[in-house]
Amino acid sequence: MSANTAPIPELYVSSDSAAKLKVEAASLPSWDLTPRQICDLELLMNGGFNPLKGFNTEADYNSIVETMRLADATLWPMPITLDVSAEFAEMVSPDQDIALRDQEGVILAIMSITDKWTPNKSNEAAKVFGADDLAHPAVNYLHNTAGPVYLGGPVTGIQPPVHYDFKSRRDTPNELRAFFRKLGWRRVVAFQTRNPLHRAHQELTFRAAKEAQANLLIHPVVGMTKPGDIDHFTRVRCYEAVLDQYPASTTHMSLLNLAMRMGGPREAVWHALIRKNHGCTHFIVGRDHAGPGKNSQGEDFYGPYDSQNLVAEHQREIGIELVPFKQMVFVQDRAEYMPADEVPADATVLSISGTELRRRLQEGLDIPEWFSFPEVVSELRKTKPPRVSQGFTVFFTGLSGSGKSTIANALMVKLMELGGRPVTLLDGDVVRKHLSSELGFSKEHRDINIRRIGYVASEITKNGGIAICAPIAPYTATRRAVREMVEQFGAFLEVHVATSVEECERRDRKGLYKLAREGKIKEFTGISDPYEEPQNAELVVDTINVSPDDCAQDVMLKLESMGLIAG
Ligand code: PPS
Repeated sequence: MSANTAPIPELYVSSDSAAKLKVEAASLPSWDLTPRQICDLELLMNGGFNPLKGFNTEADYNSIVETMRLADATLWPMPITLDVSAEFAEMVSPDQDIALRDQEGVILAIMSITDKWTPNKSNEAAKVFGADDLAHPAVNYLHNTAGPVYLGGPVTGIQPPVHYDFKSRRDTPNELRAFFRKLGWRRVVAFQTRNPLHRAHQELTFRAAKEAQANLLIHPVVGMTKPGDIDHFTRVRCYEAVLDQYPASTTHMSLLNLAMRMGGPREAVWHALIRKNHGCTHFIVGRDHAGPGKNSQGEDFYGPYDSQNLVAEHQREIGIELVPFKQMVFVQDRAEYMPADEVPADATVLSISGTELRRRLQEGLDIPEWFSFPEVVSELRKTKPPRVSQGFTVFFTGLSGSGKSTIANALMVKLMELGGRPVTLLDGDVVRKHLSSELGFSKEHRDINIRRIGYVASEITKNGGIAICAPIAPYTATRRAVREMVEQFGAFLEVHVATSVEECERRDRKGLYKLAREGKIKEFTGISDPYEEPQNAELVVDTINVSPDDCAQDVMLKLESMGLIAG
């Protein structure tokens, strides 16, 4: 197979028309794109999602969900939808144009709405991702982040989203095609990744390119990857270090601003189509490609070779050749990497799993040179200091008067006594005074309040501090959203202060339960408003039989067992 490096259609208008359109667009209703929508829009506009001409219409969406194909039967496995809030959906209707803006308000495109509908998200989850299970990051996104209404219609591109980082490393499909054309690269094998590259990856990509008699494109995703992944700034610095290890002028690296869904087999087919659009002829697919991890039953969402099989089935139609990823292992006696299936029976094989690597980084232990390149390890150590120096969040949840604040205060003092990291207490009452003074106690306001706390806690965690939060936080979904915000940057410890409503009412330290019973305080948690008990808190504390000091000590022990404080 030879590369087709002719230009691919883009959705941008000429620069003259763009300037005019931008002025006209200023008076249109406008939608502020979410980070994921910005990634999708960029690839729609630059041809990365060719043949799509805009966000999916209802007919295309239904067909993609059910059959992996557009309504006209073209292969397309992943819905690319513009999800919006109910309020925005109310304001607009089909046959209307809207401006699509980035998060600073810059107009990137105009969309002509042709369709507006309320999707069946559970069906989408089951058909596209294989299960309506919130442990799947894309399913969780679908239910808890994405808006309830979808808008579909063609997009007219005005300008690409602005990137301030690694500008020279980003290429549109047409830029890559032109690059391949200029260099005479007729066969190009693409390697998709969302992780740092170590020696085994370097060996396998190099071999894959050699076997396919092709040049190599390292094509890492820098848009959105799996929550908890290593940030792309660190990864790109790691990739740059590894690039020097390939023979000169055989390999190119380009960054792809894709928002991954972790959709396994369907995602692998989608990735292959995107690489075809970027002018590649071959695509490496490994074991559990774009796998989301375990489901809520602790089992894998997809079989290890489902992705390879689905790409193999469709490779002709896509026009890209599957290169199955070879598991590379280090053979100690020969001091070299070999494909696992070619290792002599009596040879000693060394390996370090992803989990083991994380453990060694967390605990500051040795990472041998046969496993990775010193420059890569040093980059990783900079961003992933050992756990005892990382930021984290302790999130107390429980009824009013359950004892959250008292335990949280005791914990704060103990952590300050330990020293080393700044400690911030975001107590329910204090937050309501300084951050959320305009909010009441409706579900909507409580959610805003908790998300604000989560945002502040995630910033503290990111910057290496300790955040202790102590709100009621009565809703499971909101607590989960906070966990996700924080876990991007560090550990999250949820502590359920499980004092029963009867006991809280008996204590009634602030006299609020009495007022709530008399109907003088409305929507009072536990009396006239719900409290959804946590099912998966890392720790549950009992304040009837244990003193606040001892409860705080239990949290300290838990933190120690998690490696977050020194024993
Ligand atoms: S929430 O649901 O997490 O946003 O609540 P939070 O910010 O933690 O605020 C709880 C404190 O506000 C007082 N208060 C009420 N609590 C529950 N329901 C109603 N309607 C209400 N009105 C006022 C109460 O003193 C809570 O303080 P704590 O520290 O939990 O006792």
